[in-house]
Amino acid sequence: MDTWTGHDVPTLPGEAPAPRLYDSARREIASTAPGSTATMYVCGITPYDATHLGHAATMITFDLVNRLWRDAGHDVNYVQNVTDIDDPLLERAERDGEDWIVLGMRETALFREDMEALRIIPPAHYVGAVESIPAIVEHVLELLASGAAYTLDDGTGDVYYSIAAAPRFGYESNLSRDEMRVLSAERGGDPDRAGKRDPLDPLLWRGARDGEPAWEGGDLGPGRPGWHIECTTIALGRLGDTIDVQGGGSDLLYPHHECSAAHAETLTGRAPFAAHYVHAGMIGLEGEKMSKSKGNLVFVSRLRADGVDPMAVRLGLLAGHYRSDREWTDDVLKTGEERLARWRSAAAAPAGPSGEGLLSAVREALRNDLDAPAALAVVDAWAEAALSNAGDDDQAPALMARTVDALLGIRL
Ligand code: 5CA
Ligand code: ZN
Repeated sequence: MDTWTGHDVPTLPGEAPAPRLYDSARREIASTAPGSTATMYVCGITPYDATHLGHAATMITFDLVNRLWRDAGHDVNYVQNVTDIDDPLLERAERDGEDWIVLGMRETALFREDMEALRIIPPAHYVGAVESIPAIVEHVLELLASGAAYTLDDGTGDVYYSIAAAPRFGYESNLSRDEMRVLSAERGGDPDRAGKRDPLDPLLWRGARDGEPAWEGGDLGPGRPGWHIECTTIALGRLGDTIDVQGGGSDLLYPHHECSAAHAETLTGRAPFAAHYVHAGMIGLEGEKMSKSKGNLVFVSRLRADGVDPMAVRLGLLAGHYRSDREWTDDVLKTGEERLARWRSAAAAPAGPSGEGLLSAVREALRNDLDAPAALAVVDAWAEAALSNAGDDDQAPALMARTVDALLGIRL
C-alpha cells in the first residue's frame, strides 16, 4: 500500500542518546537500545471512518519516538498497518449501503492526508491486511502444524490459536484471567464460543460465510484473517523476529498486542517479541473515549476544513503526556493556537537565550519517556524571554525553530 509523503526533518547539532520509554510489560521506564536501525511497529487504523483526534494523538506519540531515534543517529524502520478487512468495516459498509472496499480506500486516503498535514514522518512500510493474506495463511498453517492452533470441529473452518502454546501469556498486559476474559469479550474476542480449548484463545482464520468476502486459504479453506495475526505477520515480514517497539493506543494492550506478541513468539521461538511495549493514553470527548463505535468524534479533516492550523492541533495534543488519558476540548485547541502564535513570534525575534541550552533541555525532556509537556514548557520559557528581549544569542531563534521542527514536528 502507498504510504504518505514526508517532509524534510532538520538535523540538529550535538549528540543525543536514545529515549527511555515506559514498557507496559515490565511496568517501568527503561532505555531503548536499538541497533543501527531501530525497528517499530504501530497499529494503524481500521478505515471505516475518518481520522479522529485519538488516532492523531497515538500517531504523534510514535512520531516522537521516530524523531528521537533519528536524532540519536539511528535509521528507523517503521511499519504501520491498515486493517482493511475486519468486521467493523463490513458492518459500516452494510449500514451505509456502500462497498466495503470503496469505504476503506476513501478513509485510508483521508488518513494519509491528515498524517501529512500533522507532519507525521511516514512509515517505511504501510501495509494492508488484504495484501498480506498469503503470508498470514502461511503463518496460520505453521501454527496448525506445530500444534499451537486448532480448527473448530463445528464445520465453520474457523481456526484458533491455543494460548497454552504461550507459556508466559499475560506477561505484556499483566492482567488476571478474569480481567482478560472481560476485555476479550469487549474488544472483538469470543470467550463464550463453544468448542474452544480455552475461552481466551483468539481467532486466527475465519472460514468463509455467506455474504462475507473470503480469500483462498490453501489448506485452511477459504476465509479471512483474524485481527491479531494480521499485525504479527506484517511486523515479522518487514521487521524481523524481534523489534524495538510495538506500539498503539492503550485500548490495544489486551487482547490485541498480547495475542500478536504471543503469535510471534510461537512462530519464531524468540521472546520477547518487542523490547518495549508502548501504549498511548486515550483521547476522550465529554468524558468518554473517542471512538468510531460511540460516534463522539472530532475529525482532523473537519478541523482542517474549518481552517485550523494542523500545527495547533499537534501542539494541543502534545500539551498532555502521551500516557495520560485526556480530554479534547475547545480550550485545548485554543491553547495550542496561542502557543503556536507565540512560538512563531519568538522565532522571528532578533535574539534570545542560548539556543544550545534550549536544544539540550528539550532533548532531555523528551528522552524521559516523551515528556512533551515539559518540552513545551522549556520552549515557552525561552519564547517568553526572547519576546521580552532577554538573551543575546542571535543564532538562537533559528535553532529554536529547527529544534521544534525536528523533535516535536512543529513547523513554525
Ligand atoms: N486497526 C486496529 C489496530 S491493528 C485499530 O485499532 N484501528 S483503530 O482505527 O481503531 O485505531 C487506530 C489507532 O488509534 C490504534 O493504535 C488505536 O489504539 C488508536 N486509538 C483509537 N482510538 C483512540 C483514542 N480515543 N485515543 C487514542 N488512541 C486511539
Ligand atoms: Zn494491530
